[in-house]
Amino acid sequence: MNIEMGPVEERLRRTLETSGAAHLTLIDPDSQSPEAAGIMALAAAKGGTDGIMVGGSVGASGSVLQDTVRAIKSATNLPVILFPSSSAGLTPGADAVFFMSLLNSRSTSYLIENQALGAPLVLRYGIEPIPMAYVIVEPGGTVAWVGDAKCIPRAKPEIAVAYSLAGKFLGMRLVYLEAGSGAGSPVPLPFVAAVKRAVGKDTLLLVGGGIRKGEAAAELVRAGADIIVTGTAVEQSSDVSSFVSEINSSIKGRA
Ligand code: 1GP
Repeated sequence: MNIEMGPVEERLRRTLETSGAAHLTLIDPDSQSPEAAGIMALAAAKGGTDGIMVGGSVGASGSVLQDTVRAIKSATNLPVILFPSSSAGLTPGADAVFFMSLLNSRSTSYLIENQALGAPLVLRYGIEPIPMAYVIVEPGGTVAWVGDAKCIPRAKPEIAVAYSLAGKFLGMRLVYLEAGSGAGSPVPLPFVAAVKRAVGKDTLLLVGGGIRKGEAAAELVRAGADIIVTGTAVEQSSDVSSFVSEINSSIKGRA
C-alpha cells in the first residue's frame, strides 16, 4: 500500500483540478537572509504562486534553513515544502517534504542513504512526506554535480520515460524533471510530453530549471507539465509579484 496522501499534496491536486496547472516558487536559503526570503515569499503569494519550496544544493541547512522556513511561514499562508539535497535539508516547521530519490544518480547516497537517515526526522518533525522521483536532464548544473547524476542526454526522452515509469512503479506519485537551476533552457518539450503520456494523469509531473518566461512555462504545461517550478528567475526579478503573476496567468485556466 502506498503511503497516505496528506493535506499539502491534496491541496496541490485540487489546484490542478480547478486551474489545470500549479506553480511553486523555489527559495534557496543560501541566497538571501531569512527576512528577505519572507518578503520574497509574500510577493510570490501575491503573484498567485501555490506554494514555496525551500532547498538548495549547497549551504541550505542548519539555522539558516530553519530561520528561512520560519520567516516564510510567518509571512504567508502558503504551504512550505522542503526540497532537500540531503538529510541536512530537513527542518521542523515546514509543512511537507518532497521525499525524493535522485533516480539517475550513481551514488547510493542520493538514491536511498540520505532518505534512510532523514526518514526518522520526517516522522519526528511531523512533516508530510510526498513521494517523488527526481530525474536530472542535461545540463543539470550544480545539483547534477552534487548528486553525482548520470544526466539524461537532451536527445533521449525515452530514458526519462524509463526512469519516470520506474518511479511510478515504485510508488512515487510525483515525477520531477530537472534541467538544473539556472539552466540555459528548460527540459525539452518532447521529454515532458513523453513522460506525461507514460505516467498518466494521476502521477503529477513537475518541471524546473531554466524557466524564465510565462510563454516557456505555458509551452511546458501544454506539453504535459502539471507543476512549474521557478527559482532563479524569481530571485533575480526586480518585481517578484509581477513576474510570478505573469507565470501564473500563462499556465492557469486551462483545466
Ligand atoms: C532547481 O528546478 C529548480 O531545482 C529551479 O530552477 O533556478 O532555473 O528556476 P531555476
